Amino acid sequence: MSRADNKGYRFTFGPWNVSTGADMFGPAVRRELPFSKIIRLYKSLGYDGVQFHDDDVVPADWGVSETEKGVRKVKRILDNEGLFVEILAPRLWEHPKTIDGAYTSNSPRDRKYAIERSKRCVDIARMLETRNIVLWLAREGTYIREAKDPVTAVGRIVDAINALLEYDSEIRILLEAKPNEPMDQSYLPTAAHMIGIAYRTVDPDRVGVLIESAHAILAGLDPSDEMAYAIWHGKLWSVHLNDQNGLKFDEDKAFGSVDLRRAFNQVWVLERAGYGSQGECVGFDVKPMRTTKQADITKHLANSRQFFLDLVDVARSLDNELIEQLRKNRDYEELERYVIGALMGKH
Ligand code: GLO
Ligand code: MG
Repeated sequence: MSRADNKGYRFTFGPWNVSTGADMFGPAVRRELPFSKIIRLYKSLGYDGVQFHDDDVVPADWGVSETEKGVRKVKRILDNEGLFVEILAPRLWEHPKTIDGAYTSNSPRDRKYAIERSKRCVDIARMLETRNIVLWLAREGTYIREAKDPVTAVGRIVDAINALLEYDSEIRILLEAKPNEPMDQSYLPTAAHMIGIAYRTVDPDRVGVLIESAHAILAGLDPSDEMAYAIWHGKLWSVHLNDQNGLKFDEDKAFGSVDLRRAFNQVWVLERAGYGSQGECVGFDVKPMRTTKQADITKHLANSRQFFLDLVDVARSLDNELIEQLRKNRDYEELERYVIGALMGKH
């Protein structure tokens, strides 16, 4: 599939999006596909690039030379497939040393582990020729508010970001906010919180955000407004499009599958901003349903991309002069009819 099929966008997902269906209450219901098989699915699904955690590439406990060898092997596989790496994220939420958080842990030894592991993630990213490091701060929060000092915690997150910026002068940090889960509450629950601290780092131009639709919804916000806010700051460097049915666990549903109008508004804001013109990718972070059969393990990815492209068509079909006129006349009833009509394929 060519760039034209993708309407000028570049699409990415991470291997964890091809999942076995295991959840909090039940085991896997599908076979795990090996990395070598998952990688071969990308192009045929119309995807251009890969999102990785550090340990999706090589195990986290490998030494330097083993790591280099392992990364080179993965790079060769990617090159053969014609795939690039969009982002690399240190998985700072599974290791025993990150039980109490990574950068905000109360244990100095564990905080050190988190920084060292993140630096190693930077090294892997550079070998894979990406400058984009994503920090989803999974456990930087608490189960009870008294557990940590919240002021100190914010400072520690800034210190960690600074340590990475200073470690490598080329990399960029993309902060991915999520208000809860796995923690009860996180310290930086929204993209706006992230952007606030970005300006207090040693190199604000190299700190931006990745916005996930479901995470904004879980914070009670409209993802398109979160995206617009980041765009205004010049800091929307990636997205994790998906959908979410109300305030519950993080569902990672297929993009547009819950609220088509809300999905449309995300696409429309990206379109109007020329998102992608600086190399930004349209990433998805979506899970198949547990009921999905083995043979259909990538349908949610194909669907999410297709829904996005169909919404791009809707956005491009709109009569902007008419919209401006309706805004000027404060005729939002008519504007609503026009937009809903477009979503229903009526004009
Ligand atoms: C979980 C997050 C997670 C991140 C990924 C990359 O809720 O969305 O999937 O996006 O680990 O940082
Ligand atoms: Mg995500």
